[in-house]
Order: sequence, then C-alpha cells, then structure tokens
Amino acid sequence: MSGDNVRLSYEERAKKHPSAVARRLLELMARKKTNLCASLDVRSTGELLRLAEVVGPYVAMVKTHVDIVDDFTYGGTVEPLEALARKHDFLIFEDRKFADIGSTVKAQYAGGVHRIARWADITNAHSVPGESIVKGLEEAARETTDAARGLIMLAELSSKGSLAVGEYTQKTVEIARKNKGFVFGFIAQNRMDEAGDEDWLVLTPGVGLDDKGDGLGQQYRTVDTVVQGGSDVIIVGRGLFAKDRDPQSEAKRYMHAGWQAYLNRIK
Ligand code: BMP
Repeated sequence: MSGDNVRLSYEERAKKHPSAVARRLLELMARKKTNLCASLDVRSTGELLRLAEVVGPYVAMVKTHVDIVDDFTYGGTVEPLEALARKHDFLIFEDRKFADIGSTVKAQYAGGVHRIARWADITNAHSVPGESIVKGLEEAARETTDAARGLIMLAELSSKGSLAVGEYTQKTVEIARKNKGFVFGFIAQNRMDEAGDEDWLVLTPGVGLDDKGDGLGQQYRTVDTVVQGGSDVIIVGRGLFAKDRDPQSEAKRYMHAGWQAYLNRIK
C-alpha cells in the first residue's frame, strides 16, 4: 500500500525493490547498521582518500564532487576510492547534478576526464530539461558498464529560496515514475508521493547537529527531524570534517543518531 514504506525496515524494502542499486543500498544499510552518507567535498585527492578511509567503516555511502578535486586523475583518485569502497563496504555517489539535454548529459556521464558512469554506483540529475535527461543518462550507463547504476532526481534542495518546490517537485516525481528501475529515489527534504507499490528512497542533505547554516544559503536540520520526515539516507559533509572536528568521532555520532532515528521510525 502506498505510504507504508516509511514504516518498513530496509531489509523488507530490499526484498521487493525494482532497482538493483537500491536493493544493494538497502541491504548494505541493514548489514552495516548505518544510513549515513558522508559528503567528502574536499579539494585534494589525498584528503578525499584520507577521509574515506577514516569514515568508511561507519557509512553506507561516500558522496563525491570529483570536479572540485584539483589534482584529479582517474588512476590516482578513482581507483583508490573504489578500493576503499570494497574494503569498507560502501557505495559511491557522484553528486554531479546533471542538468542538460539528453545527448549532452550522455557524453558528460560517460566521458571527459571523470568518466563517471564507469565508477559511480549512483549519480543525480535535475529535472529541469525534462524526461530526456534520464534517457540520455540511462543510455550512457548501459553502453558503459554491465554493473548496476542508479539515478537520483533532485526534487527539492536544502538551500534557502530553492525554486524546486510545489509543481516542480511533483513533476519531478512524474519523470521518475516513468523511469522506475534506473531512477530509484530523490534528493529531497521530505517523503515524496508513492503510488501503488512504489518505494522511492529519499536521500537528504542539509543535515547538521551543531550548525543552522553556512552563510551561503545552506540550511541544516537535525537527524531526527529529517528521518522522522521520511528520509532514508542522511547526507552529512562539514558536520563530519569541518575545521576542529574529528571525522571519526563525528561519523560514529551521526551513524548512531541516524540509526536510532530510523529504528524509532519503523518500530
Ligand atoms: P554540507 O553537509 O557540508 O553542507 O554538504 C552538503 C552536500 O550536499 C554538498 O555536497 C552539497 O552539494 C549537497 N547538496 C546540498 O547541500 N543540498 C541539496 O539540496 C542538494 C545537494 O546535493
């Protein structure tokens, strides 16, 4: 029945989810007892890999912005990150936020120096160009690899004054609905509409236990607030590694907060 997924365990949802990547993620979260995604937004490969090693045991996913890594190389940045993902059992989510016509995003996802489709289990896209963006990305994934790939649509943003609200958000869900399987969820601040047996995973950034914002429009809400509101994965960046924070103890703290909030929600 629609709307019930929010009360089900990750294991139960994994059993019937149409997306292979979503099944992997749900099983991984249940196995590792963590719904934390670490957003490792740093400018050097050394720092990215150091943080991934430190937080790896506590996270379900590492989220990257590889286009901000000054010394990015495929062999130096991606391959060691993939090795850490295998060692610590986490998925890799490249937060690329594709936003162009189908043919262009197809080339951007597969090509360039980053070749995202080769290594990122998950990536995301804005819905502003319409459904063709999903088609372009899906073709690139299919032509690049046999490995399971999944797409998240940006339905809402955490930043102040975001235009992704109301009808835009609703139309984004409709695009996802027509592409179930490849699209398995949303970047959103709230649970999205679920018709019939749909089960959209909601991944939520703008999560912080100590800060309210960052002076550049970011808005933070607590772990309890977002998980009670229907979030399945909490995305935390500077809350883990900003200056004077200890990434390991913060990762443990957010992992426990996220897991407790999830247990409270499903009980
Ligand atoms: P932080 O926790 O340090 O504020 O980082 C949040 C991360 O999530 C950034 O990588 C940002 O690009 C991303 N993000 C966001 O903050 N809000 C959104 O609505 C969508 C995002 O992808």
